[in-house]
Amino acid sequence: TDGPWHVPFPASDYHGCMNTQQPLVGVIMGSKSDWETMRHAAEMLTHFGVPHECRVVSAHRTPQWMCEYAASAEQRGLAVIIAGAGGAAHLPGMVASQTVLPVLGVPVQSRALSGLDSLLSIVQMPGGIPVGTLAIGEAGAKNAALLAVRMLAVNDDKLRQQLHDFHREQAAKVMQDTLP
Ligand code: RP5
Repeated sequence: TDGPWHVPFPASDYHGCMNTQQPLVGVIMGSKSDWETMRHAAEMLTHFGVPHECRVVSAHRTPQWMCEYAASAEQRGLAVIIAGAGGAAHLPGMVASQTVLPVLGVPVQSRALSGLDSLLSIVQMPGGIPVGTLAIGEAGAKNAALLAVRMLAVNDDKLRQQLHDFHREQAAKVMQDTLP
């Protein structure tokens, strides 16, 4: 099918994401201004070597593109979608309504209400259309990626081992911490 994802974007528009392999995770966000938060999800996926794509998909400014993206995601081979948005954060829920892939929602910290508006817009989905909602901001973006990795690791022993290594290394760092 034809769609905007076939457009060869300039390299800078990929935000440094892996694009040589078939993406398994779609990292989408309502605005370019969300990238400062959502790049933490992309960086975590890169750390685990998970092929992913990063795109701006706005529920309000590009609703038709959002529908195309969500409805074609499964057929294009994505396994998980991470959707970040701030303010009236309708993107994760609207995407989840048009795919059966797992959707992880990241509330971006908004300027006006510090992300509480984003969180409440994402978390209270009606029964039947799930969105796994993460914490506001950077921690939520990182954990969305880690949850996506855990989902993929269900059928991938190498990824599972990488998760064990990640936990071990993280614990070792904490154990080495010294207080001033
Ligand atoms: C939302 O509105 C976006 O997810 C973003 O967090 C927020 C503000 O967008 P900009 O006005 O910075 O483009 O749709």
